[in-house]
Amino acid sequence: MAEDDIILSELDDEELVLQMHDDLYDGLKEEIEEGVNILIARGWTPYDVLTKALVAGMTIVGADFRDGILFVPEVLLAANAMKGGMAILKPLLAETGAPRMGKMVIGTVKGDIHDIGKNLVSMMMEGAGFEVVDLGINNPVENYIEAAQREEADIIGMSALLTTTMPYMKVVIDALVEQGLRDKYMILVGGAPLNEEFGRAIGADAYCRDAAVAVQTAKDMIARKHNQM
Ligand code: B1M
Repeated sequence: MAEDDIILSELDDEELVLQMHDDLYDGLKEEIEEGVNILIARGWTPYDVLTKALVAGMTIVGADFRDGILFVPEVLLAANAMKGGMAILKPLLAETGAPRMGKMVIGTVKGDIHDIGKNLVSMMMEGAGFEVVDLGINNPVENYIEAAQREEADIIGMSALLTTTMPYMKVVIDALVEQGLRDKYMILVGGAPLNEEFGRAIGADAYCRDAAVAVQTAKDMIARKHNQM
């Protein structure tokens, strides 16, 4: 070990979180995994680790990607490091023992391969007691419809991170309408370039700004559905 190597476990919480932002930026998966384990061992909630260490770090990566300081290979490494941390948090977030709330089929739309946000939504939904069927990335309309019917889902979730792929959400909703299936499912949409107005315009039930909002919105909708029955 070099003399100036940083020993993560010797940093206080604030220093460690800042170091994790740097490590995420540098795509250091093992260091991120170690940092996540240290924070959990110090009594941090999985949700706080996720939002304050990982998501906040990824926001910095996003800004520098936008500004042309980071490029695709570096961002892929950062995403890989983030996934390493998320894999540790996933079972912890799901451990809440919450009662089964309902079932959601979720995927990133056709033409789009961004999946970190979607994975986060899946994890948080599972943690809140929803059963989640994750369709992965680059999903054409038939994937959503087939899976929703096969799984008897309550909710269809769609994610898009590109302004060029977000209109595809309307293609999926229009197909559901054409096939007389629209009212069978609650449709939630999310992703950085979307907003509420877009959600309304394409005929979704709700736009979800982040994973926590997705969970709350899904819970509210399921409760309303049960009250109507
Ligand atoms: Co991409 N990328 N990317 N990228 N990438 C963005 C989205 C971009 C904004 C970067 C930038 O320029 N600032 C930009 C889009 C610009 C635009 O459309 N206006 C962009 C671009 C241009 C591209 C490429 C075209 C680059 C290229 O090749 N020249 C290319 C496209 C490939 C494709 O999809 N066809 C590309 C590729 C990539 C990587 C492969 C390198 C990598 C993805 C790795 C992966 O996902 N496995 C990548 C990444 C990592 C990003 C940024 C940096 C980070 C995205 C992310 O993971 N954020 C991103 C910049 C940014 O968003 N700031 C960028 C963290 C995540 C937790 O947030 O996904 O927003 P987010 O999810 C949130 C909410 O949005 C919401 O909840 C989540 C958690 O709170 N949410 C939902 C998301 N989905 C939901 C679904 C729901 C509910 C809520 O359903 C119910």
